[in-house]
Amino acid sequence: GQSTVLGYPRIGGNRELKKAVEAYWTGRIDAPELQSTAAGLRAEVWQTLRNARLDAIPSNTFSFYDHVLDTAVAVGAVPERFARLGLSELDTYFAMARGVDAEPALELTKWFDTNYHYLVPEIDAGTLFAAFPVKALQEYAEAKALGIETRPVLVGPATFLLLAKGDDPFARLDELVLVYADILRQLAKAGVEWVQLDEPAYAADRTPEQIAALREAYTKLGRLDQRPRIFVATYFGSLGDALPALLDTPVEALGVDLVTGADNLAGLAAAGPLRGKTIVAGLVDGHNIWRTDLRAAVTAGATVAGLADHVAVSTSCSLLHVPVDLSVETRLDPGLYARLAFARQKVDEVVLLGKALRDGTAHLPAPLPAAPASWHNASVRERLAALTPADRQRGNYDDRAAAQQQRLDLPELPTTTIGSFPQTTSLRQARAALRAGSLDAEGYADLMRAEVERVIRLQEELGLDVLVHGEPERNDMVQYFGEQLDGFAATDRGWVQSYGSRCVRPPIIYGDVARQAPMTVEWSTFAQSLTERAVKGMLTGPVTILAWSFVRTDQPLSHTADQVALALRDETVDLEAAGLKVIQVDEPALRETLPLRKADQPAYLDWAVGSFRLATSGVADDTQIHTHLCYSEFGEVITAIDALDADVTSIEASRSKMEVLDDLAAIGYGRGVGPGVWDIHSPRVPSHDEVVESLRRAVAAVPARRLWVNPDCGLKTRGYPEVEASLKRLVAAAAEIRNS
Ligand code: THG
Ligand code: ZN
Repeated sequence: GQSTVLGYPRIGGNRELKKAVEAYWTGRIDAPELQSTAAGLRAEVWQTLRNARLDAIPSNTFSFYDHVLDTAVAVGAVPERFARLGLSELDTYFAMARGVDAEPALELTKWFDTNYHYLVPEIDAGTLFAAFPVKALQEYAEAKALGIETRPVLVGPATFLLLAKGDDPFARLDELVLVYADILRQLAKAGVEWVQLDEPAYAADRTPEQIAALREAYTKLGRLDQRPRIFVATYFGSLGDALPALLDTPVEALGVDLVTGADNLAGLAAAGPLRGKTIVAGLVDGHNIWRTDLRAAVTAGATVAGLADHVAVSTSCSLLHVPVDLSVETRLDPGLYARLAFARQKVDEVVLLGKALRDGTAHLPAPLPAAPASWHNASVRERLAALTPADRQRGNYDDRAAAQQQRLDLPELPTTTIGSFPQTTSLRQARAALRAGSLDAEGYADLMRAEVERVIRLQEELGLDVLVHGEPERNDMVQYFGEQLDGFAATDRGWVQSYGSRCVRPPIIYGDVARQAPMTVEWSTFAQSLTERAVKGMLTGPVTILAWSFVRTDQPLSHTADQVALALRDETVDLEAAGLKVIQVDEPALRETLPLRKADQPAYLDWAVGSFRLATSGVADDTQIHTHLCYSEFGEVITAIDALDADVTSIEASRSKMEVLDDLAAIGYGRGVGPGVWDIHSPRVPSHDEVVESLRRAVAAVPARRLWVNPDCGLKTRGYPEVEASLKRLVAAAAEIRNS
């Protein structure tokens, strides 16, 4: 079999792209310097793939910000509101990605069920599609000049329109297919042999009409007389009816995910002999960091080889979602290191599998031994086995609400914030100094305590009712817990792009999860000792901890989630015993990991809600549990949010003008709610009247005794000037409504 990968990380082994792009934005380097750094990074990737002896190498997987935005540019879908700014091509591109004073950026949204975010194309009546494949052509030529033949990658026309927003963008597929035909012609003229068109949207539920349109689109593209050979790549799950539809078109190669889309193998078998087709078997997980079971993968590959004329081995999806190179991680436990593969190592696996399909399995490395016994924790397993439904059930809400009100004695419309306060330069410097060894742990803790005290005093002066400690000691809301729990490992350089220049370093959950000692109690108790007002204990929920980590695959996710939940449950009980009367358990990712197919969603929501309830049901009725979700479009998760049974839920609402409250009312949600009245994603300080107006709408939809007043989200990314000004407005507006 031939070997290939669907894509490779673009950020560089040391986040060189992030640094160059941010330097360009702040004016520290100019466009030619940025372009030359980018060209160097691209060359490095192509040479790495060639030196690994990969048979077919992708190009156009590089991006200055996002590959969906790149495709929008390639098909002429630059909205007029950016085109008319009169900026250079590069700056128009960054204006779409980040916005400029006069124009907000394109909307940013999650790429399927990953932690990558893409920019949503805006398609309207003014959009005139036209072929503009400059970037793909240039990258192809650049690689060719290095002696490397590559396969340009673009988002396919159907997925592109399904991801776009506007007035029924998908209705314009015929028109867009003509533009792709033009692009394919231009690529063929430049000498391109193969092109890869990505259609991951068909791993989600699609209507028969959408599947028929897909078939028609690739039938038309397949019939063009001047074009490269076409490889349609799909990933993130099973294709269902889209699989026979694509096989029925004249495209030469079809990629299927055989890691997440287990049914795809049966789908291929059911389709009968696949004459003249290459099936690109996605056998190496592109979305997780474990080594592949090479023997099982060869067996699956051989099954595909028995069905199709040609089989190629690939990754299940682009390697964009895993860190670049494991070999730089010198501090990982050797037993764990031996079980991991990052992008660079996954390329070797793909090459090995391609060889094994040709020459047999004799030269495959020995299978890994069983996981070390130290990764198992018998007492955690016993605790899990002994759980009963009562462990996920608190007392009746009305009793809880009465007990909490008696203990907290809060006014109507209590004011609070979501948890984090601005991460100032001096905080970041202190963390860097601690890591570098120039500041000791005691010195660091002193600085953090001073910051907590400052944040508490500020909140008292502003007149907030329920205070937070501000989380100065936390780097990331998942990494912080991962560093303290058994069963988690951290990497030094395991960065993954989240959006644009922003990266995350997900921890690895490799073993049974257990808490050795309290994780947050000292900080929360210290904060509470400074004030008479209630301070919220702040935790990250089990679903979000899993969503933003790389998770073990040797047991169901639900078991791992419950192990994390037990650790958090112990933490909530300790916080309560230490005198914290309010505890917030955030689940911003609850919706992120929702399965793409409706049929799989109820089972997910069931364990996700169950683990949250396990984490939060250990406290007494008079301890108030809050949760926070970073979005307002609840859709399919709205009943799950109700089922979390939190006493108070804070949500994003300012951009949707409080409409979300009607959705909650419609399902009979009857507990506390804090619709955000300040959009913290923008530095703009809302006017007094705007906040009052938002609150009036909220009071009309929710009884005042259940309504909380807070910003949309944490304040970590904001600066102190707008935080102080906005919180002052928020407190004043709450007072005005209370007194009216
Ligand atoms: N933590 C984690 N995953 C996340 C978020 C998070 N996924 C979804 C959402 N939030 C993504 N948002 C961001 C926002 C900011 C950053 C990354 C993802 C960010 N990263 C720093 C950077 O790239 O400079 C690095 C941070 C660090 O030093 O650890 O600012 O909140 N896990
Ligand atoms: Zn949020």
